Amino acid sequence: MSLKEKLAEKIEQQRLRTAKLLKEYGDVKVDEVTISQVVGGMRGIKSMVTDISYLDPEEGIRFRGYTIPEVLEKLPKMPGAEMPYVEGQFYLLLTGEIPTEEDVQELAEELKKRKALPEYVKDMLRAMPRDTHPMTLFAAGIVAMQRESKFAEYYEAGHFNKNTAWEPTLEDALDLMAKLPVLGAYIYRMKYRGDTFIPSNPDLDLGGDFANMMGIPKPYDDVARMYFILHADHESGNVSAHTAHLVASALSDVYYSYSAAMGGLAGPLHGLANQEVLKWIQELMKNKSGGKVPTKDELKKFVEETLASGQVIPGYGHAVLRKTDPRYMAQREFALNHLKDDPIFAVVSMLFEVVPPILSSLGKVKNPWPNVDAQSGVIQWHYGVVEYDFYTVLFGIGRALGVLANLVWDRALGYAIERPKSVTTDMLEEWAGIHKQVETVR
Ligand code: CMX
Repeated sequence: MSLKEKLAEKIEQQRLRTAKLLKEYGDVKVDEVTISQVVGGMRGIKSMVTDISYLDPEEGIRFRGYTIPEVLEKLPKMPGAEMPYVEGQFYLLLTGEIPTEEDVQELAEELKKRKALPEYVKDMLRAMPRDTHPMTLFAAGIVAMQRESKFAEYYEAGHFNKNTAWEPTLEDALDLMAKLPVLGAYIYRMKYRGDTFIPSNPDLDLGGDFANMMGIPKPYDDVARMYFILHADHESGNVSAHTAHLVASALSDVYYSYSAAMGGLAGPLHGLANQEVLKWIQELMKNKSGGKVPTKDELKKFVEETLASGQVIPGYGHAVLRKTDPRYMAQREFALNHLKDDPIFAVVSMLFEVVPPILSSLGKVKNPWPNVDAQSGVIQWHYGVVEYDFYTVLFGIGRALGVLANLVWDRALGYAIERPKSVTTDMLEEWAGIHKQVETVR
């Protein structure tokens, strides 16, 4: 059965479940909302649906019900590879099923047919100043390709129909997923490798071809596979995934939605944290420990100085997680095998011991443990990707796996346009009883 046939079957079943919930149980309460949630970034309010991934505060992410160790173990791998095919993760997120080797090959072939980057995208990127941040180039490249959107064409032709709208969305999702690694590698080679490009190799899988286009030998193909798989999704509520979902809810296509999401991913509190971690560690090694691995005391002092200057410790803390991020642990395991003697990895490991007790002692940090970003930069650096402002682009390629799968399902289930209600400060004070207290004092 093809991917599209499989999806059609699953969408049919899922539509019945959603319709029943809405029709028969639409009034059932799922949450209550407090003032601190309204003012504080809607933290924890249950107000979105996704079956692609679920983030448990204690356990971490589950992709379609599978933990990270399960995903890395169960997805098919090519002979000799340490990490599974990225295409397998995309198949899993789209369908909810662990693919067979044949399913993966079919999807890989489909993506290969779609990966050519339009020439006008290259021309546009080349016309932009070279000191433009790579995330700006990446987002611009994505939105520029909007003219390719099959959904936009279908809508424009007056074909919109709730039952079929997912089909051109799937086409867009496959097109964009195929092109993102090529776009990322193009930006990298244009900006940091003196305009020298390595053509895509049609015989390679997505991760292998990305390493090839970046010009980095093995085991970087496995690094790419691991990186993209681990960053694929983190539930719908994170800034990048939520942005894409929100924009798509206006019936905007995948290109508009995903380029908007990249603006959110580029923020220091979200995807930019991976570049901040490395910058921060290198500043420490350069200015505080004479280029060497610092002692534990030097490290503690640096952490305290960072906090005293009002900055956060990059790579630590999380809005939902309350334990060490399993994405951190998976990368740490890889680093323990491959980067044992890397001095920056030594600092990353030491931070794992030093930072949590210091953050806990502040009494306000809800999660003192490392997140995915605390570990990912050092691995890239080790394999020669030393331009750390590029790391968020890598995150953006991986995050597309989950977000694009979500957008296909959003369209399939006909989710409504998002429109939460805002209130005024006066109203909050009224509900808090503050106005009455003031009147009593008068
Ligand atoms: N260092 C110092 N202080 C921190 C902190 C950290 N790493 N993490 C949280 N805090 C502080 C917050 O700034 C907040 O302080 P104020 O009350 O003075 O404003 C307090 O602890 C409570 O915050 P929280 O509820 O624990 O965390 P939030 O949900 O508000 O924020 C996050 C989550 C990730 C933005 C925050 O932990 C942070 O800034 N971490 C560092 C940046 C980072 O690593 N981001 C990447 C996250 C992963 C991702 O999305 O990609």
